[in-house]
Order: sequence, then C-alpha cells, then structure tokens
Amino acid sequence: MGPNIVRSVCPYDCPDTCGMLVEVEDGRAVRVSGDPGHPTTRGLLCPKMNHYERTVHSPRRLTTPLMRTGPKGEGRFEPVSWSEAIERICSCWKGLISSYGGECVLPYSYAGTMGLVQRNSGHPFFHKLGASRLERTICSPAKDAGWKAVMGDTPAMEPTEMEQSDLVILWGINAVATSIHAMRDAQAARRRGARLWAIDTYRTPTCEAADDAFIVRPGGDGALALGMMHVMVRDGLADRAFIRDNVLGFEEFAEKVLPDCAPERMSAACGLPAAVIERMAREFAAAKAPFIRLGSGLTRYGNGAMTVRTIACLPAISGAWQRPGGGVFTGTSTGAAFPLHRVTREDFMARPTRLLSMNQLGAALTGLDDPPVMSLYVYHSNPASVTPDQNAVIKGLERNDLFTVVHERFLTDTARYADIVLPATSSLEQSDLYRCYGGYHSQRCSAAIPPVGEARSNWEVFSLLAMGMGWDEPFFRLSADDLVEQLLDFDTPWRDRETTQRLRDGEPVPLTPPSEAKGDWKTLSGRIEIRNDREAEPLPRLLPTHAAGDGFPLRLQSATTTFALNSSFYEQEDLRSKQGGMALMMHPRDAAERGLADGQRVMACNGLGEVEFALKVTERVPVGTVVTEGVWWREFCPGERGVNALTSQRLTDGGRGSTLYDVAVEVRGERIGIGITPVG
Ligand SMILES: Nc1nc2c(c(=O)[nH]1)N[C@H]1C(S)=C(S)[C@@H](COP(=O)(O)OP(=O)(O)OC[C@H]3O[C@@H](n4cnc5c(=O)[nH]c(N)nc54)[C@H](O)[C@@H]3O)O[C@H]1N2
Ligand SMILES: Nc1nc2c(c(=O)[nH]1)N[C@H]1C(S)=C(S)[C@@H](COP(=O)(O)OP(=O)(O)OC[C@H]3O[C@@H](n4cnc5c(=O)[nH]c(N)nc54)[C@H](O)[C@@H]3O)O[C@H]1N2
Ligand SMILES: [Mo]
Repeated sequence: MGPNIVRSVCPYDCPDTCGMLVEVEDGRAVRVSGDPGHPTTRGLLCPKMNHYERTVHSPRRLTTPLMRTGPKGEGRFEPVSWSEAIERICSCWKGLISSYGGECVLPYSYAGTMGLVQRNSGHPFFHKLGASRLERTICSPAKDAGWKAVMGDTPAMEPTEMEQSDLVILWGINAVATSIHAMRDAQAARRRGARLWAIDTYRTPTCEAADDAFIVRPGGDGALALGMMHVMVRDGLADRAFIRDNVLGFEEFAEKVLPDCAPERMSAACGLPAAVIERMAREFAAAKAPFIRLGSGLTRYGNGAMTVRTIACLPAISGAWQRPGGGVFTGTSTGAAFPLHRVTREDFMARPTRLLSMNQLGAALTGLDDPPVMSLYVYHSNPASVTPDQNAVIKGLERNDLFTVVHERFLTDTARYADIVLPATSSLEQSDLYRCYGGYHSQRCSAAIPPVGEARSNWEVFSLLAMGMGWDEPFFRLSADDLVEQLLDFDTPWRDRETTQRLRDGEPVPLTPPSEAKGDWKTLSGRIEIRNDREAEPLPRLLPTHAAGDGFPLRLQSATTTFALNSSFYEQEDLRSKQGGMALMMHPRDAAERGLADGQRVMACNGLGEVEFALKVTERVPVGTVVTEGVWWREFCPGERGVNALTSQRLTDGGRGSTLYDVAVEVRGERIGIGITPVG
C-alpha cells in the first residue's frame, strides 16, 4: 500500500500559515510538501518545513512524562506515568494555592503552535485556577500600537496588492527568511517593473534581492521617515487634495514637527546621508503606488511604536492609499472571524487576577511580588532561550522553591529546569483551526498521525489537569475537535455557510473582512490621524532608543535566520549546520579597532551579561552595529549563555512589547566579567 496523503497546516508563528500535504506511511509522516491548492503557499514551503518529518520523528522527541532527579538545570530525569505526573502537579498546586492563593501560579506560553484551540487551551484552566495571567507581548505589540494610533481599526489591505505596486518597500522585514511568500509577490511586482527597496540594519538576504538596500542605525527609522516627510512637504510633494479629504492633523504636524526634521538633522539618528534621505523622499513621492510591507524588526525598541506610527504617516502624506498597491501593510487581524472567547473562557475567572509581563519573567521569578510566583507552568514556549534578560530568567528557574512544569516536544533550555516535564504532540498529532496574520485565510486540520510515544496535546493535558484538580465542569471533557466546532458554528460576516462547510472539510478558505480597507478609515474621526490626542504624544516626533542611553559603543542586533524559527528547529542537525553556528558579525573597521580577527572567540557584554560568540568579520554589517542570527539552544552555544543574556526587560513605548533589538554592547577578545560599567 502506498502512502496516504493528508492535508495539514503549518503551526508556526509566521504570517503565511501554509497549507501542507503530509505523506503518511504506517502511522509515520514520511514527507511533507507545500499544498499547491493553498492560496498563499502555492506549493512552496520554506527550508525549515521542507523536512518537518525530521522534527516530528526526531530522536530527540520527549516520549514520556519525566520527573527531575538531579539539580535544577542539569537535565537529569526519570520517566514516570501520566497519572503520577498529573497527581504530583495537582497536589503541589493545591498545597501552594492554600498557602499563597491562586496567583502564585504563573502560566507561560506563546507561539509554539498558532492553532486557535491548542494555543489558547490553557486559558480556561488557569482562569478557573485563579492563576496570575501572562501578558503575551514578546513579539510585536508596538507594531499594533503604532498602526492603531494612526489608522485605528482600519483593516489591513490585501497583501497581494503588492503585485500592483510600482515601488515595493520591505521595511524592517527579512522576507527571504520570514515571509517567503511576500518575497515571491515582491519579485512578481519587480518583474512587472516595480522597484524593490529593503530597509534594514544590515545586509540581509532580502537586501541582496532588492534594487536598493538602505542600511539604517537600529531604531533609526522614525528619523528616516521624518526626514522624508520634511522633504516631501518642503518640495510640494504632498498630495494636498488627498490630505484635505482624508487626513487629520497634517497642518499642525507640518508646522510644529517637520521643520526640525531636515535630512541633515535626521542623518545621524537614522545612519543615512542626507542626500540619500532626499532621494528616498523624492522617489517615494513620485511612485504611483508605493507599498510598504512593514516587518517587526523595527518595532522591538524603546521607540518602536512611535517608529511605526511615523512610517504610517508616509502614504497619508503622499496619497499612496488612493491607488491599488499603495499603502502600508503591517499584518491582518482576523480575530473577529471566530468566537475565540468560547475557548479562552474569561468567564471562568472569579475575579480578574494580576497580569505579569512575559518580557519581565526574570523579575517575576526573582522579585518581591506579593504573592511570589511559586509555580511556573510552561507550554509551547521556551523562555529560558527566547525571553529577554536570560540571566534573570535562569536565576529564577534555579530557585529550589519554584515548582516548574514544562510541556514540550524537546528537552529545551527551559525543560532542563523543570521539576516535571510532560511530552507534547506536534501539530501533525493534533486537531486545530488556523488563521493567518499575513493575509486573509483559514484552515482546519485533524491529526495526520497518532501521537509519538505518550505525547499529549496542550488541550488534552489541561483536560487531565482539570480532572486531577477534581473539577467536574463539563467544558473540560470536550475534545479539541468539539472546540474547533464551537469556533466554526458561529454566524459572522467574515464567512458564509459554504465557506464554513469547506473549512469543516479541511480546505484552505478565504476570509472576507466586513469592511473595505481603503477610504473607509476606522478611526474615531473617520480620518487617518496624524494627530491623535488619545496618545501620550499627540503628534509623531523623534524619540530615542533605550540603548542610546546605555553608554556601550556597539549596537547589537539579534536577527532571525532562514534556518530556524526563534528557538524552534534546533533539533534538526541539517538546519543547524546550514546556520553555521552562533556567530557575531562585525564590520572590519570595528574589528581592527579592537584587534579582533575573523573566526576567533569573542565576548559581547553589557550591564546584564556576557555572551561568547564566534566572530565573523564582514562588511554585511555597518560600522557601529554587530549582528547575530538565531536564538540558539544553550547546548549549541559557544559559551554558557545565548544572546538573550544581553537583552533587557525594558518595554516599548507603546504596547508594552519586548525591546529585544534595542541593545548596546562592547565586544572583547577575552572575558570581562558581567555587569561592567559602560565606557563614556
Ligand atoms: N525563518 C524564520 N521565519 C520566522 C521567524 C524566524 O525566527 N525565522 N520568526 C517568526 C516570528 S515569531 C516573527 S515575529 C516574524 C518576524 O519577522 P520580521 O517581521 O521579518 O521581523 P524580524 O525578523 O524580527 O526583523 C526583520 C528585519 O528587521 C531588521 N531590523 C532590526 N531592527 C531594525 C531597525 O531598527 N530598522 C530596520 N529598518 N530594520 C531593523 C532585522 O535585521 C531583520 O532583518 O517572523 C516569523 N518567521
Ligand atoms: N534575541 C531574540 N529573542 C527572541 C526573538 C529574536 O528575534 N531575538 N524573537 C522573539 C519573538 S518574535 C518571539 S514570537 C518569541 C517566540 O518565543 P516562543 O513562543 O517561546 O517560540 P519558540 O522559541 O519557537 O519555542 C516554542 C516551543 O514550543 C514547543 N512546541 C511546539 N508545538 C507545541 C505544542 O503543540 N505544544 C507544546 N506544549 N509545545 C509545543 C516547541 O518545541 C518549542 O520549544 O521569541 C522572541 N525572542
Ligand atoms: Mo514573533
């Protein structure tokens, strides 16, 4: 009998949410490929997912629950049964809660799976438990905050409009790595004559594919956009008719803010010569339908929300929105297409419990909060690797009085600190419903293969825990498929009956936003709001980054790689070797100044930590910026720590996001000792 081909969906945190075809033989996935019938995927999968079967059937998969036998962090465990593990967790929680109250338990989860059911399935459980709530803001809430300040609830335009643009701007997005289908659309526009710009902090593969690459100082894009708008207004390149009919606050912005933003003055903050800013302004204004695809890279800064807000003013001033292909695209929000509250069950919360920022896990685990966090339950996230201020996180995880449970597919950096590890299914072993954030489509899928070993899905574990707690709430006895059906069985303008039926059948289907994006501005004033009095800053203006005040000479950019996704995929040896090890890229001039040579071990350090890298001397990075790609598991790091030992718990100006890219360091050839004082 030949292989059986099953439709599935890529579960990872990526705008594309691809459709996949999985070949199954004897209960094992033997091959995966891109679904040619999927509107975005069109048969093309990324290098990470091409061999998803190697992740699913990796010899590193956890197959039984484990109980810790050695000191925390050492990774010594012995197998236990599920019932023993559940019984132990529940009795521990009952004890802790009777002494400290429910808020002493903190759930920690993020984006291991993006499926609406599995991703959110801890919420009802922890709400009923009365646990602290996690503010899930590690990724890019500053992007939403910046967009909303100007555009309110205006839905995003169709991303495929890009193909009609004559100037495609990939801004703070390494699309070759993180959005391969947007890259394909950009190339299609280019074949039709569009110019392609990439604006980044170093020469990424996306820059190599562009007609023009503009290399800015980290966090300097707001200055660039202000400089461009200064030129546009100064030279009469603003579209006055469009502004009169559609924009609020332009006159004031042009009178109060832009006069101080001449390119000569913006040049230092954005790192581009004044003449380049002038040229960018003229070409942007001359383009009929410039399409800005805004990534998340430039949002993870102390000024990230303001940067997005400032960039969002560009097409309002040039009038680009009027033409197909013109405007800014930050991502879609299709939340209203499904009644997610039927899964998250806020109504299970007796009272609103405290919110702790996931970006400040280190502080939550080591600080003086009352009640203290006495138990951490981690699922589909790897905070010991991905969360800022790794030293603080690890210090917290080392606490002997912290009861830590980690539900994982692999023995990650976080799982090594667990008291109890629970084996998790991969997406091929569970049912779910997916929607994408880089476009407008949705797809459901059922398990393609049986669970590997004794692995269980997030939802199944919360059902078991609910029983272990002695709750008789019928909700927790539903299956993941029941929950999918609860999400589907709901009237909404986003989809009609036929679409919903096709969803039930596992087809990828388009979702229809109830209102038109362009011209129907969903703001309080009904206009694009350059001025917004509900913001702390009523007008966009130049804000500094956090790192600018830190006193270390080099800006550290931690960037994404084609061959991993945050800390996922490090189990695949082939992908690790394609990445080529954890390295720090540095400009030859910076290296020479420090007497450092290509290939040597170096230490990057700041007031938070010290991290060892292999040095890569290259002109791909500009003077003053150093770059590392990937978020490596500690077992594959050259030293004791990953890059997040250098990132801080400080938050963005809007959205309380992480500032993972807003980092200053010094780099030396030898150990310096952490907590060194900044020079200068
Ligand atoms: N292959 C791969 N794909 C991924 C991921 C991955 O790790 N690997 N991660 C997934 C996730 S969770 C997310 S959120 C998305 C993120 O995907 P993107 O939106 O592409 O965001 P980043 O990769 O974080 O940053 C994009 C680019 O911004 C640059 N950058 C950093 N700071 C600045 C700045 O101040 N100005 C400018 N102009 N550029 C800057 C970085 O160097 C990087 O090349 O990708 C998803 N897809
Ligand atoms: N320095 C630096 N730090 C970063 C970033 C960066 O670019 N630089 N990127 C940041 C961004 S944008 C994000 S979104 C975060 C992401 O941070 P996380 O959400 O923690 O994402 P991953 O690192 O992919 O880890 C997800 C884990 O979930 C597990 N998993 C997958 N599926 C399931 C499942 O169904 N159930 C369970 N229980 N487990 C599962 C995987 O094995 C994996 O270990 O990291 C952030 N951290
Ligand atoms: Mo993210």
